[in-house]
Amino acid sequence: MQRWSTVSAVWESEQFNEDSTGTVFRDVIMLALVGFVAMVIMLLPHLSKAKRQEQEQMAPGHVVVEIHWPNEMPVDVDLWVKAPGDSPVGFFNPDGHFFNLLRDDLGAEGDASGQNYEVSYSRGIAAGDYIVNVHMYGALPAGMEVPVKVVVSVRERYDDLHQILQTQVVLKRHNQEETAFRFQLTGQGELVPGSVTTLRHRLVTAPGGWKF
Ligand SMILES: [Ca+2]
Repeated sequence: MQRWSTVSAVWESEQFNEDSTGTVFRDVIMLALVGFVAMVIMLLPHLSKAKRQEQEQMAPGHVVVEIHWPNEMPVDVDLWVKAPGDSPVGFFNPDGHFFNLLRDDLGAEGDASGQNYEVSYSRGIAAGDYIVNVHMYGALPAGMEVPVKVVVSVRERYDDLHQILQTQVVLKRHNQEETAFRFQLTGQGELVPGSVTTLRHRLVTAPGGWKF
């Protein structure tokens, strides 16, 4: 009897050790698994942010200048922009060093979108003086006045595009060129305080400037 109980005790002891080892092993595996999952969850936002930053760096449009005029007005308004140290960019010089004019909207001709809209995008942000002009290129029906909305937006590094300036310029005659904005940006895309003016600086029609 004593012999059986000794054997039984040894067997139970071995079984306990095996169970105990198995439990510890499972616990270690579970902890490692939970740790790994937690690590992946913590890394996900960083991976996503890194990918977004990469896309933002590659995307054009660090400085974006747009003009809109009423869709029902079949007139040809032009956007002209000038970045620091660059030549004016508009319909007959659409590719500058910093800016590119995406589209010359003629007002009515060949306009699939139905919108009267022009936009120029920059690649990178040059620090210094910017000029934004609007020009009444085409003929203007007698008595017509064209309100042109001008919007300037900036995408700082890793940031979303945000509007920094907006105004309206009214064009009343053929070949009228107006300066909507002159302003300065830092290399990080910040508007320099006190730098915004509407002091006229012709980009298209000035003597010695660009002519058509
Ligand atoms: Ca145009």
